[in-house]
Amino acid sequence: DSDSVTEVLNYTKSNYAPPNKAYFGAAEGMNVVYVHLESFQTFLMNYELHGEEVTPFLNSLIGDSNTLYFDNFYHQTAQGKTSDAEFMLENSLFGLPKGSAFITKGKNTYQAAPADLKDKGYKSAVFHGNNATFWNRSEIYKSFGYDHFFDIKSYTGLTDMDMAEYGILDKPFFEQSVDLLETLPEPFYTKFITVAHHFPYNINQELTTIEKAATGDTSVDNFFQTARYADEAIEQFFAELEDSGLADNTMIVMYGDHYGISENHNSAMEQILSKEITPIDNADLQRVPLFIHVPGMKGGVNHTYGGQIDLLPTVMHLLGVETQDNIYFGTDLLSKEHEELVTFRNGDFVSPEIYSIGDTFYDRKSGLPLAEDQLEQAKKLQEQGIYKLHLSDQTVNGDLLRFYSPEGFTPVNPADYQYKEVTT
Ligand code: GP9
Ligand code: MN
Repeated sequence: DSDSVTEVLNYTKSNYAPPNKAYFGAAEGMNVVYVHLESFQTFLMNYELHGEEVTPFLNSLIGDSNTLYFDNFYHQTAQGKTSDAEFMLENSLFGLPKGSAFITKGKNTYQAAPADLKDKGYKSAVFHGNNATFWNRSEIYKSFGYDHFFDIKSYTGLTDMDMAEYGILDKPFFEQSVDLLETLPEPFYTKFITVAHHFPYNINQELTTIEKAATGDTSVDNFFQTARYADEAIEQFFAELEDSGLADNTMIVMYGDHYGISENHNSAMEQILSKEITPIDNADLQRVPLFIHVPGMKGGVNHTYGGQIDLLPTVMHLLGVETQDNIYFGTDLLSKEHEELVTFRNGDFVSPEIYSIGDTFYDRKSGLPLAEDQLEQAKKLQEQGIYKLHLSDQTVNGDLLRFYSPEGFTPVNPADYQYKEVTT
């Protein structure tokens, strides 16, 4: 009810971090293109296998003059995997502790980015080479206010060679997607969900340009081939955006959705990383790459600790959109007041000094459990994170956004949206 909304609003208002003037509006009026980097982990960036870079194109964007790259950015997904990542990105709300909010909360009221940007003249679309119903996307995207959803039915002339386990391989996918993208009016807010680099990372060997790894663990060994393929597909996508003339006026945000290699593969990963994997390393293996490319913006490598919950306020502020009235559980990564505390869905957290993993608090630098006299600060951070998760869950489980609408926001009526098959 409205009392619970008040508690949530009190929290989000006090947690709010104002935009950084140097970046606010850097992408004002521009198109937005999100690239969902399926199963990409930060350890892949600049990693060399057999003396070769695995992801040369993405690596070339690290240090690019118009690209921010975040090397301490963590996924915060749970059982909802891809859908949890999308849920956080569109709403700055946490996914649920169990199951997938996409499936169980598809009919909730949301104030998601596609809806919020409508008043600013944006049309929105998702491109994904799988069936529309996977993760209940075709329902929840309506509640988010997505104008278009181009799923596998919008793509033509596909052969077996074009298909991965979860849909169209990234190269044919991006190739046809750009034609579909060109049918949209500008400015647009869009998301492209890749699938080639998905567990168990099988790919036709004729399509590969790097040898497998040789740990003896099949999914770890395959991982690098599909990552290379995805990297090439993204390079091709950038070139196509350039050719279409859209690139100069488009902000491109690329994020890893969740880990691709679970802890069960740590012995193979120790061979890959040539080191023993400590609890700290395990937590850091939950880092996923985040790139924000904006024509004309000052780029660089940013070491801020942050997570997927923080991306939406960051993007909104780059677009020059104020967010103090939004119910967001994350804060702008570029804000001077962004707090470097990343809480995972299970209540564990990482921060520049302290990591909390299971029942133990660790000193990040030494990797040792914290001494008794340092526990107070750790417990404070833990409680802060747990309170935040609790309020986010309360918002989602109670469908509380029904009772609140930020100033100037036009509520979404899901019945207004129908996703038709569109072919070019
Ligand atoms: C399929 C896809 C995969 O449509 O996005 O989701 P995941 O298995 O990674 O959660
Ligand atoms: Mn995924």
